[in-house]
Amino acid sequence: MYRNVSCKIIEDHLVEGKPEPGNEVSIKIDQTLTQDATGTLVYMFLEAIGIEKVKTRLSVSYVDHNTLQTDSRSADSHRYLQTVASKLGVIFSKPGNGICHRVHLERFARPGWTLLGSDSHTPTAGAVGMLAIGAGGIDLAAVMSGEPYRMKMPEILGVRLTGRLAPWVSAKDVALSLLGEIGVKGGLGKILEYFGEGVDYLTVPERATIANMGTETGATSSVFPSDEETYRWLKMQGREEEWINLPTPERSEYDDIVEIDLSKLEPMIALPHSPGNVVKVSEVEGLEVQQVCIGSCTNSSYRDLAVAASILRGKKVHPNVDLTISPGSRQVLRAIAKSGVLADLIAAGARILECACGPCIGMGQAPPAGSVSVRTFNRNFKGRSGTPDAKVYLVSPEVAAATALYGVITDPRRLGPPPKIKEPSMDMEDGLLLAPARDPSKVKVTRGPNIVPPPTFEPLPDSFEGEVLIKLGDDVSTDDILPAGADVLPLRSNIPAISKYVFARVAPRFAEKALRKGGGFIVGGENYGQGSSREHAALCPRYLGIRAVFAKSYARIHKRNLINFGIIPFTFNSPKAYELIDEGDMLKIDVLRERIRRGDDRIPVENVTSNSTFTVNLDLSERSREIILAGGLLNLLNKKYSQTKRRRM
Ligand code: MIC
Ligand code: SF4
Repeated sequence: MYRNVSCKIIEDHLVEGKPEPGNEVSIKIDQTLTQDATGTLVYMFLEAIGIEKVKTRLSVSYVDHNTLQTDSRSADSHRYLQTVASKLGVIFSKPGNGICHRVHLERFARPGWTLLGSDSHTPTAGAVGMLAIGAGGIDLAAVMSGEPYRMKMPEILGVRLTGRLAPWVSAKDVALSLLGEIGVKGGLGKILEYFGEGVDYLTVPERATIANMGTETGATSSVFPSDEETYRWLKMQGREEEWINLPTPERSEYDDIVEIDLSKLEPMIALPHSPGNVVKVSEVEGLEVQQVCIGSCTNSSYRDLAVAASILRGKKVHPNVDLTISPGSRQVLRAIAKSGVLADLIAAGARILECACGPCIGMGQAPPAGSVSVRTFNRNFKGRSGTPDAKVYLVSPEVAAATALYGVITDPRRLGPPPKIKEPSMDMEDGLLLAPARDPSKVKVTRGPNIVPPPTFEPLPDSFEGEVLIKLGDDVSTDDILPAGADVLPLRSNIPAISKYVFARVAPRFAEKALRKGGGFIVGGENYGQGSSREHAALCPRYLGIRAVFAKSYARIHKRNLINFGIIPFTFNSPKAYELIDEGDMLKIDVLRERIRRGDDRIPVENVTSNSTFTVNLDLSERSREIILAGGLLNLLNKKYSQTKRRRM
């Protein structure tokens, strides 16, 4: 018998290494998922490497982020993605089909399999007993070319769920409570594995809400067992033959355990500007609200929308509130249309948006200046909504709908007996999922003017000298490094153009300065690069000449993205070392190639300005060192695959 579900899946997919916490392991990846905002780069990388057909068992390319088409650029990306998917053997999910994580859960996620996705919320698929991990696009390109996925074996943190949720308390409150308990760094280097009798009472969509927000703790993944409920879900999706029994073993073992008694939970809320600022809703009740948004990959299931509709049925949204609804997928849209949920929402005054990420990524629906927006989403970083001074709160659909009704943050337990939601039978809605071409040679890949091949970089030089261009504090998010939103997202396929937005919200002249100075360094605090998987937050600084970041610690995916683009992620070995560097200081690092080749974990840096020397730590696996020396992963892959191609010729 296995120790726990996560280890079982890892052992079944192990290619190399001993799966003990901290060891380097590589695992085989069965499925991949890309979304449009990160996906165009993935496919451009694959084209650059010269891959003709992806090697995974199943790969899907979704369009869900960049669906606001204010000019031709986003549509250009969609056409490129559709044609390149068809050519390379990838299923294509057209714009409007739904949010990648929702659609993947419905149509493709499989117990016991592995999934790598170029989006940080990929672990949503862990709801069906799958090991699903978020990564940068170049890592995706590598596994789609046939490479195993290399990672440091995470610790497995068992999350024991006991009891049953009280009325008006739902899966989002579980996710928020856990975040409140372990914080936005509490999951770093860990897989969160759920077990205990409380799991039995949670449906797959509810498990998905919880698995989705595990990302906000910094966790590598979140995994549920595959049980009878998983079977019920797959059967409803017409995929019961894909079910396997993958229960929590009787004597399960974890590296550590946290406990959550579901019956004790109350409606929770994350305050601005971090998903980790969690308090009870009752503590902030009464605050006036101007906008309420229901949807996103966290809370856009049939149940989530039906709960909201039942609260609003026969009533009207408060006149000072704008309520938006984004269904997670067309399957959900069709079901709410059939059951009358949609009609209730319309009658109550909700604005119905497309099945896409929408307001979650600042693609439309930016709230009024200085306003309060209450959302069922998973992130509330400053400015992410598109309004720099808006205050975004994260809640369950129950709290969101109650708040929309009264115009102030409202604890739904005031509303009397809770609604009973009966899920209708779901009609499959696969019309916007396109199979790849039978004959790829007939497909012509369409490239509009906004599709610009990614830049190439030189190998690491032996020494470099440069200025500290910016010094930042703790928890800098990738939204700070490279914002999303309606003006920036359409440029995701055009690195020279999007690079102008690096740190645009924090230091508007950063890009111009970096180019003028011929590059330099970034200094950060704890958890540098938290949040999204967007590798643009590494690739664009690299394009501007950034060669190294000095930080107290890093978020997992971002550290990997930095390495993948040849930026060295140095770590301060004491809080004092951070204090000793200032913006504008000139730093110099010598004999770097040799030190990295040897695997030195302490590197001396000269501060030319203050005429002193300090030492930083460098924690890199052998593979990461190879990547940095080569000037980035693309250079390595190019070398490997162009050699195999030459041998074949
Ligand atoms: C996000 O929620 O921040 C995104 C947009 O989905 C990102 C990916 C991206 O930046 O394209 C993510 O979470 O990885
Ligand atoms: Fe889309 Fe928001 Fe989910 Fe990211 S977090 S995938 S932007 S819905």
